[in-house]
Amino acid sequence: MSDWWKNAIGYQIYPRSFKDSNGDGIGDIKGIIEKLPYLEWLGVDFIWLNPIYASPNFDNGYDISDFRAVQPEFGTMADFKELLKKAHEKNIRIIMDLVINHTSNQHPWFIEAAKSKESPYRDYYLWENATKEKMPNEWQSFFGGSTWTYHDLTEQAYFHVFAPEQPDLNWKNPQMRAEIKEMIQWWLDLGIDGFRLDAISHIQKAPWDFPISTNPWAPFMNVTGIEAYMTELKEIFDRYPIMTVGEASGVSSREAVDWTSEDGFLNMIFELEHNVRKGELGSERIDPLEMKKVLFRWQKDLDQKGWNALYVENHDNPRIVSILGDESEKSAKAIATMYILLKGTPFIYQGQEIGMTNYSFTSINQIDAKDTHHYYQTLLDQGYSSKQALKIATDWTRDHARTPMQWESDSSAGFSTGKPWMPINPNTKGLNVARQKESSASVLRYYRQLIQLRKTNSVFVEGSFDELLVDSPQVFAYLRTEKNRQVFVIVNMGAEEVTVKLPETMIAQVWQILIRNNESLMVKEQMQLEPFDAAAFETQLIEEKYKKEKQ
Ligand code: ISL
Ligand code: CA
Repeated sequence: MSDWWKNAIGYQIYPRSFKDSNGDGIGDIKGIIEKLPYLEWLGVDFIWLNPIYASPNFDNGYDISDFRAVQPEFGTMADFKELLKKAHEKNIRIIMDLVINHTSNQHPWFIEAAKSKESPYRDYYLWENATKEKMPNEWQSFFGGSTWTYHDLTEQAYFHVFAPEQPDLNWKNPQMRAEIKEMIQWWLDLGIDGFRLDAISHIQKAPWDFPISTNPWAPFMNVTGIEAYMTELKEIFDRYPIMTVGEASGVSSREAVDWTSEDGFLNMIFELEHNVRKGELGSERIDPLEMKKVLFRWQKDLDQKGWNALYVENHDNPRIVSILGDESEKSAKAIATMYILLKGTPFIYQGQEIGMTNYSFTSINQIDAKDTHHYYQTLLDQGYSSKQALKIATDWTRDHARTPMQWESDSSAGFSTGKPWMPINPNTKGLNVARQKESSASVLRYYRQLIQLRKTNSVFVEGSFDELLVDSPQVFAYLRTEKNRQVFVIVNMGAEEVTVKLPETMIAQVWQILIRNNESLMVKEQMQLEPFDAAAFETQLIEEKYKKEKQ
């Protein structure tokens, strides 16, 4: 089936922090191979691997110096091939990160390009006349500071939407595109099962004199002209039975139809809108209502027209139970119920399935992420004390997601026999895979049950989406309907008790419980929900009624 990914559940692995097999403190490919039986037990269908390519590690693999080589600290190409083979034996597919908006400044193309204006590689990147004092324009990069870096030798500046160590490729250059496309085919011919396309909505840039008004990043967010490049990529992807998911910030839910419909550029995209932060600087949280509005708008705008990629965590964001839940097991289960049963392909980020929490950073030296260091310095420059700056800069740092995976209860978390590259969360003592595997009431077992449920019930793939209790600021409720079958999902995402009234038509139905995190939950006209209560129920609709509802 060419659209196997519709019925699949993905598991995201950040290799550095997953499992270290040789005691150097860094997770690696052999470590992933060791844990394949665990992933099989959990029931996931594919793995998305964060970059494992050769990289000077300025941005942990998102700065690639050789697209066709494996980062030595992760292993060898032979290790990768073994991983692919062993995963396939377990019916687990592997999709790779594809970072083609930029390369490392240590990539041979950039090294050559920087040698002179006449270099055949010069035009692979974006260079403009500039002086040390005056950059070509005022645009700001995602990681802080100008998007331009002045280059003394050739007296021009080059462009980067991320760090200066990550120069952007010039997509206008057909030769550059041809080399990228060859590289993509090379990986596909190796037998991988697809790609997650990094920062793909940024590959096209507006003219350099584009005036910035409100959104500082507008000149490189889904800019007109990107369609041509995406179409070229699609032509390759279409030749293989793979899945593609784009990280497409700035693509609206309406525009996402062009990206993810049957003849769209990709199979699905990650939106970056739903992480709506609210609260005081330094202790921000996700606002449940705002998040609900975004997620449900994407459900509606893509229903029957496109396909969603569903996620609540990844390697760039804090742990969801710390910013939306209350770090309890119950809240972890509530969040899982809320998003895994939506329409789309769900992704689970390593550790999310046991409810891993944020880390309390006590020093900026524990931080690896360059953007956090930059932010910390900016705050100090603005006059914040180092204590305040640390609190604010680490509140939402991506490093919360990068502390090692908690396999066991010992102080190394069963991650490594050496000194881990990132601190281990001390709560591994009680919060770990080994312990949760043994307990039938654990978050892990709940995730496993949800995964089974989703995979054995076509209503979750095919069923339409209808929102309920629209006005509730904290209750996420929806129906998934397929022919004569209907599922009702209800989750109280608040720390307060609440009573909701369900439509009469629903009360007349007989509902069977599919999953719940509180044994007393039943469908009733007045449903009383305790904090983080979550459940899904199923009913059979008689044909007549179904037809009437659809009219
Ligand atoms: O759009 C953005 C902010 O609103 C950016 O977030 C951007 O799309 C996103 O940060 C890109 O992230 C990805 O590319 C980065 C890398 O550091 C991240 O880890 C990766 O997920 C550069 O390759
Ligand atoms: Ca290692």
